[in-house]
Amino acid sequence: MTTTFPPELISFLRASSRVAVLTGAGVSQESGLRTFRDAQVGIWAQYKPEDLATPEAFERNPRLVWDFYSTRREGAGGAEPNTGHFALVEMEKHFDQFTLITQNIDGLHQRVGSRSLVELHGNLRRIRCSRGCGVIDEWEELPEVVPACPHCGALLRPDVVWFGENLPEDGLNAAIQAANTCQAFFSVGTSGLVQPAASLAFWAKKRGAVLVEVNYEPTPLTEYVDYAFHGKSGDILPDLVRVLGDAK
Ligand code: BJW
Ligand code: ZN
Repeated sequence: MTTTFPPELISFLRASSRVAVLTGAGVSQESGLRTFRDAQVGIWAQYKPEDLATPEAFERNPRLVWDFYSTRREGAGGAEPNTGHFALVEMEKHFDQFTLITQNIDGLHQRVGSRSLVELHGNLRRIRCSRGCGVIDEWEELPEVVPACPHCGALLRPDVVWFGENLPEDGLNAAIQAANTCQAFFSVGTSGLVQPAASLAFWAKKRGAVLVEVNYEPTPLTEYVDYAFHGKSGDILPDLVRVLGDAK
């Protein structure tokens, strides 16, 4: 079933030049990667975030955390981008200033060629020194044993943002700037529960942006958006790009 878009939304988008899109795990669900909070199938339905996604968890049991991310890295490496990822590449071409802000660490937006991309929660491909001495690297193969930093000897860790940690300053500033200046803000495939990413839509709205949600199910953001489309992003985003591209 194709998505029906209100004509006034399409006219507004055609007249807009500044658009920001925030994506979350739902965008990669159709690539076979797990979301976090979906009942039964979400990662946090199986594991506790405090056992795997905090700096304290890594201190307590580095091997467990390392293995968890190595497995996810393999999963992401073997996954194929889906129609939602490709539609976002097309969408970028419609607007002079387009910022794709992702919470995902799977690298799929990069792989399809999204250009104006801000990674808020890091990337599975990178590793960095857990003591913060500045060492950061990309390794093709990960060892089974948690490796030591070649510079200071502390353990290396995945370059991702865990609970209680600050987001990369440059990325967060770029995301806030895009939210504060866009004419339309899209929230796609995210439950909108994790801060500060979840606040971006509200900052955009405060500055007058039109809010659009594309998500499989309603979220806490739904009641605040101007337009909500509930279904798979891999169906809805290609429909939107098709309609945007139709003759005016
Ligand atoms: C589909 C679909 C399909 C499915 N199509 N849709 C202010 C207030 C309250 C708390 C805090 C606050 N500020 C900070 C906090 C604490 C914390 C936080 O937000 N906690 C809340 C959970 C309460 N935030 C932090 O700690 C952040 N740091 C920070 O703020 O630093 C400053 C600070 C420090 C100390 C104290 C206070 C402030 C860091 C957050 C880092 C999040 N890290 C993770 C793990 C990253 C590495 C990894 O991947 O393992 O990031 S957690 C996890 O959640 C991951 C995700 O990026 C993130 C968001 O999840 P997402 O993408 O929304 O996934 P889901 O599963 O939740 O939703 C998917 C949606 O898709 C669902 O709705 C589905 O329906 C939908 N869907 N299939 C379309 N085909
Ligand atoms: Zn180091």
